[in-house]
Amino acid sequence: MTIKLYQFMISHYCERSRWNLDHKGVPFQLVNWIPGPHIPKTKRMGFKRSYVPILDYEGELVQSSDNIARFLEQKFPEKPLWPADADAAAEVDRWVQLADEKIGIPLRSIMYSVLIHERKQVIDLWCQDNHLLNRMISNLLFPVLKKKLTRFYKLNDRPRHEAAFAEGIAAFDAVYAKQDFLVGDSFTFADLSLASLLAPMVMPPQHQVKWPAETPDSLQSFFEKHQSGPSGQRTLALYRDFRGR
Ligand SMILES: N[C@@H](CCC(=O)N[C@@H](CS)C(=O)NCC(=O)O)C(=O)O
Repeated sequence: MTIKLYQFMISHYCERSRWNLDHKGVPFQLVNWIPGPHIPKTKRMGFKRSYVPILDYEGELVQSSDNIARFLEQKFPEKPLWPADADAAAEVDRWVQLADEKIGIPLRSIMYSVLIHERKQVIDLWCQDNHLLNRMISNLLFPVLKKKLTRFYKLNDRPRHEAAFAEGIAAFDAVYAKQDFLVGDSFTFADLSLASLLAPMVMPPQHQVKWPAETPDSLQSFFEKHQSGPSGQRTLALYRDFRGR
C-alpha cells in the first residue's frame, strides 16, 4: 500500500513532514491539496481540525507534523530524531515547541501579511505541482480565502508577529552561534523543526518549493535583517548536510 502525505506544497509544516519522511527513508507519495477545498476532505477523513499535513500510513491517518514525527519515530526507530536520554529528549521537545510558537506561526503571518496582496505569487505557491483545475478554483476562491487568512492568521498585526519572531530567533541564534546542534552533538527533530520552519526566509536551494523570483520589498527588508544570523546560516547548512531526497 502506498504511503501518502496530504499537504499544501507551500506549507512549512508540510515541509517538516516531507523532510521527516525523507530522513527516515520512507517512500511516500505527495497528494497536493489547495486551501479551501481541503476542509471537507479533512472532515471526511474524520478530523475535527482542518489542517495539513496528514499522513496516510497504510490506512492509519495521522494529522499534524509533530504527531507524524512521533508516529514515524515509533515505526522507524533507525536514524532517531530524539536522543535516548530522557532529559535530552525533553529538551528537544522544548525547542520544537519554541520553533512552532515563535518561528513557524509568526513567520507564516508575517509572510502572508505581505504576500496576500500579491495574488499571482500566492496562487503560484498554492498551486505548485498541481493541476489546472485547482489553479482555477484557487483563483475563484481567492477573495474569500484572503478574508479568512487575514482573520485567522491575524495578518493586520504584523508588529506582534515580528516581536514574537524576534524573541524566538534570538533564542535559536544564541545556541547556533556556539554549536552546530540544538541538543547534544547530533541532528534531532529540534534542528529539523527550526530549519524547516525558518526555510521560507532563507530559501535553501534543496527546498522543493519554487519561491517567487522577486520578494516584495517589505518582506525582503525583514528577511535581510535575519538571514545572515546564526539560525539563518545554520538552516542553509542543515539543508545542505541533512536534507537528502
Ligand atoms: N501544528 C500543525 C500545524 C499545521 C498547520 O498550521 N497547517 C496549516 C498550513 S501551514 C494549515 O493546514 N492551515 C489550514 C487549516 O488550518 O485549515 C503541524 O505541526 O502540522
